[in-house]
Amino acid sequence: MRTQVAIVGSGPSGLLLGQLLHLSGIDNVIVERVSRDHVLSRVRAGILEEGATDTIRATGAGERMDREGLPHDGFELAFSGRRFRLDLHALTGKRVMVYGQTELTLDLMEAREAAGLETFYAADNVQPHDFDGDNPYLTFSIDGADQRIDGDFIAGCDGHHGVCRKSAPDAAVTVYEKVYPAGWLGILAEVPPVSEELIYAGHPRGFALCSMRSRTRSRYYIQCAVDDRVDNWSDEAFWDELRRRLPPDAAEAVTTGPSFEKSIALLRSSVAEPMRFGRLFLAGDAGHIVPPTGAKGLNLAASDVHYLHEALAEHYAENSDAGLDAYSARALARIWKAERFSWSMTMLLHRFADMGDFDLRVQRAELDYLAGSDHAAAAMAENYVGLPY
Ligand code: RFL
Ligand code: PHB
Repeated sequence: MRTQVAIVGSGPSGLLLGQLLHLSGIDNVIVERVSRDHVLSRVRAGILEEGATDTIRATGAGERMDREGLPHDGFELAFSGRRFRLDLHALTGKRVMVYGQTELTLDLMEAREAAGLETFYAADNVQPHDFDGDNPYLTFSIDGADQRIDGDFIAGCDGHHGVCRKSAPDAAVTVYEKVYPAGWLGILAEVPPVSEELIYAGHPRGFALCSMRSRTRSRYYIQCAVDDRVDNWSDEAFWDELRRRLPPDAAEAVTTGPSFEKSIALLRSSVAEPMRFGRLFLAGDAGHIVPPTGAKGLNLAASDVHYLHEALAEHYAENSDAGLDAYSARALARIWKAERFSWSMTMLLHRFADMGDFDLRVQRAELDYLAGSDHAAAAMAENYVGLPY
């Protein structure tokens, strides 16, 4: 089989890219390691920047997001028994959108299916080849039958554990990494959110986050140990611990109920440079990951895809490789700012075992500074709503 762009991975990066390329008249095929149902069962991001919602609308798959998504004008920071609202809209003129990654993924899959574009799910042993030359190709197998797709380019949209980044020669890649000594235990429950807006809470027992997926579905997280296990946490224990970490008025307002999803995510920052190896381009988590504190992972996937689509469209329409040549540097300039922000919000709100009294005083001073300075609040808001593309 032959296509123009062979895309590895059908997460948000691969699906967004496939749709944008299709609308620019560029043929593409997606090859995904797991089944369609498995992709849709992963509960992940919930907050979209305006740049991401614009990119999603540009794919033509934004209709349900605009109907069901919840625009948020601000969020709260809670610490030392206080609650402080960051008015994103007043400080930046922008807002964010609460819309689950699972819903977005479904919308993009349905748009792809409606357009009749080819996706191979449950592909084994996916392997990119010859991307250093002019004729790259992918090999994989479906139900034991060998397959091959030849393309002009390969887009590595296969997440942090994917095969594309690992296929580049070791000497060609530099990985910058920071591992934080904690995880997030998250639950989904069919209960109304404790508050209209998100609450990020710093507490001596550890971080907690009150988020949501809709007006009737809540997503809550508590910081846990790296070696903690979901089985250690009954729903009751989770709710008790969440309430302990929230200011008393918020704790009292929490509606509890049975969880229908519970998982642990580890906190890690990682950036691979560069994001291009000949005719292989990385986008999204395949190139970089952030701890979830700043809600940037999915949003970075959207900005990478925006740049990569523009570059590929320029290649085909104008016979110019300027965009492709600039892609890695352009994407990384935005990625590093989001890495910095995600790191700083993580350090501001978590308690890590290696933090001494000095670190904790600095943390408290920074929270006081944010609550008391419009300039500090504006800088946080500008980063949270997303820096320009
Ligand atoms: P994905 O979503 O990991 O998709 C990659 C796809 O590639 C497939 N794959 C392969 N396919 C073929 N061959 C192989 N060898 C393959 N190896 C892997 C995988 O099966 C998968 O389908 O990466 P993508 O598309 O770059 O999207 C990135 C986002 O998913 C990620 O950044 C966000 O979920 C991060 N994230 C958040 N981001 C936000 O912007 N806002 C948030 O509020 C937010 N909250 C979160 C998050 C991530 C979390 N976890 C679990 C890490 C909250 C959590 C808890
Ligand atoms: C979520 O709703 O899953 C979520 C929201 C904000 C974050 C991280 C995750 O910073």
